[in-house]
Amino acid sequence: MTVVLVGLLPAPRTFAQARPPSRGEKRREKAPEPAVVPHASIDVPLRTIDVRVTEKGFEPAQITLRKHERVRLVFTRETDKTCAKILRIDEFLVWNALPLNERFATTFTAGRAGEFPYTCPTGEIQGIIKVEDEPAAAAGASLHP
Ligand SMILES: [Cu+2]
Repeated sequence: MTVVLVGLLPAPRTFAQARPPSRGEKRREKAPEPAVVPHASIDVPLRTIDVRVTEKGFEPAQITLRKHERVRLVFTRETDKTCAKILRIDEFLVWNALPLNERFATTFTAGRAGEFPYTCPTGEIQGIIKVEDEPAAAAGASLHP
C-alpha cells in the first residue's frame, strides 16, 4: 500500500534560493527570503519561549519575534484530549511528535517578517508566530557587526 502524505513536506522554496546572483545575470523575480536563516553568531542572545499545549490549545497562541531574532521555542503538551500530539510549523520545517509532559525544543533564527502558524496536524488548533521587521536603524547591524 502506498501512503501519500500530502502536505508533509514544506515548499522547497524555503531553502532553495540562497544562491547569490552571478555577475551579469539579471534577476527576473525576487524570490522570497527564507523564513529561517543560519544562526549568524552565537553571540546573538537566545530567547527562550515556553508554549503549553492544553485543552484550550496553544498557550500562548501568539508569539511576536523580531526579524533575525534567535529563539528557542519549548513546547510541553499537558493534555491527551486534543489532536495536538504532533506539532507543525511548516515554514520552519518542524513536524514533530509532542510526547505527553515532555519538553520539545526547536531553535531557529527568524529570517523573514511575516506570520507563520504553528498547528496541530490538521490545522484546527493554531498559534501564530509574528515576525516583525527590524527597526531601520538596526537593519544589517545584527548580521554584520
Ligand atoms: Cu488537529
